[in-house]
Amino acid sequence: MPTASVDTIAAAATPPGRGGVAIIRISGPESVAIAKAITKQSSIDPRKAHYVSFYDHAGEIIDRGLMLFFRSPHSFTGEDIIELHAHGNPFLLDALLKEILWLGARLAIAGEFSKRAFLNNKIDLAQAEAIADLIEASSMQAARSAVRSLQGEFSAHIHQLVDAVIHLRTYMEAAIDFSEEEIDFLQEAALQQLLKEVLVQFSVIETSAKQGSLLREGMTIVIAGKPNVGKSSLLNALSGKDSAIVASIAGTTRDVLREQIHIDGMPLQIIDTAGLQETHNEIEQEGIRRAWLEIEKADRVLFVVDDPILLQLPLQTLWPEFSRNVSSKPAVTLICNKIDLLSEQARIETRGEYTAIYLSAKYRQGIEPLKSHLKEAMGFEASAEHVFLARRRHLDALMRAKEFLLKAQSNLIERQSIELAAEELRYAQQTLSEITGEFTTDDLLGRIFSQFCVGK
Ligand SMILES: Nc1nc2c(ncn2[C@@H]2O[C@H](COP(=O)(O)OP(=O)(O)OP(=O)(O)O)[C@@H](O)[C@H]2O)c(=O)[nH]1
Ligand SMILES: [Mg+2]
Repeated sequence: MPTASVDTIAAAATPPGRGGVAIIRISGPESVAIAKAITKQSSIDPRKAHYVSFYDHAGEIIDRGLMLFFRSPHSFTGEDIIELHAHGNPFLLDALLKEILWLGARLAIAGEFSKRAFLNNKIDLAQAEAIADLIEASSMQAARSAVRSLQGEFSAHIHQLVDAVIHLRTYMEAAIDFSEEEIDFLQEAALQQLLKEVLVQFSVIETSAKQGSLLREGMTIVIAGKPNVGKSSLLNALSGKDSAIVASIAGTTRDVLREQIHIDGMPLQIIDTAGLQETHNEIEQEGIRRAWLEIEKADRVLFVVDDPILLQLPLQTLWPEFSRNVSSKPAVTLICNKIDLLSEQARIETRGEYTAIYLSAKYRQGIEPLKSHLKEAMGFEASAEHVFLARRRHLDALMRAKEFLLKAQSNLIERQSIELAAEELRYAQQTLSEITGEFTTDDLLGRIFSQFCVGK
């Protein structure tokens, strides 16, 4: 575990711009000395609001405001922290920060306060990530589950899993030490049972984490199809806004258009693209090139047609370019638009491995079923309780840890080897510890904290 550095850092904790109040945070051993110099105070009481003037080193007043002191270790970072609450003006703030740097602090880099909090054991890694996720949350549901993670609910579940794995390991290692020859039958049955129970515990947590990850990451949906089938109309219907230009001229959309919507708190990025066709128009060609790039990156593609006959065809015939051009193979939902012209009913049908949805983008029929379908396709349950905001990183670690457990199980059952099983359990434990950060590398920490905002 790397040790915390001992220099003093400072940064604005509030977003740039004008506002009632702006806060500068200073953390490190020099915080108090710097604060005394700026405010000309001889002593500063911890946990009290001091109404003071902030001076520059020429003795001129920069601003008047509040100063708070949190003495180490009772602070967010675990170090001495000073907060200066000034008026929210970027020039004032700049002058104040300059003064603080002149007095010996250095500008904090992204996520550095949180990183220090983690290194000083004030929070674990999953909690540090939850702070960033709470700030970034794009819906109330996401914010709520981030708070749960921040309070340590997610970490507590991970610790429970780690404890269960440790318990199992202890049991196995005792069996290795005491059994002279092979494992006796009763012991083996007990071990298998324990292992099974841990695996069940795993799935429960995995389900919650998956929901949380959906709340955080959502998914990207690309609307694609031939010109004029109503792709832009569908974007507008889904977003409830007149974002895209709709016209009866084929080839209306050239740029890639993005709208963010939420379904029960899950963020979805909906992308409208240029109609796919052979064309000599240079601008349209570029639009189509960009459309294919978006399709390649999508989680799901809504392939729109406006003639139900086409849906009788297998996708390979209906849209041969898709299998040819797209290597990432996103999921596809077939959309039959303009049902109002066909006097068809809005409905959902299954066509082989695909779902086909009949709707009218223009008259907003069948849009709700489409949303439900998207939610379902993602395995999202809005009602799921105890969802904690999880990241892909967490899911990935959970999945890898589970793999080790499954290997342990097969070592135990098929190969009758407790030694090998115990070894796999050790890996499982290590992998789980990556989530809360007991087992990490500098590289991983760097990657995580650099994505935070400065001042957090
Ligand atoms: N009757 C009817 N017309 C629709 C419906 N959806 C779209 N249209 C019409 O179809 C035409 C094309 O709609 P757009 O949404 O611009 O189609 P697009 O697929 O984005 O077209 P490009 O951008 O050119 O590829 C417009 O005249 C729309 O009003 C629908 O559900 N019913
Ligand atoms: Mg369009």
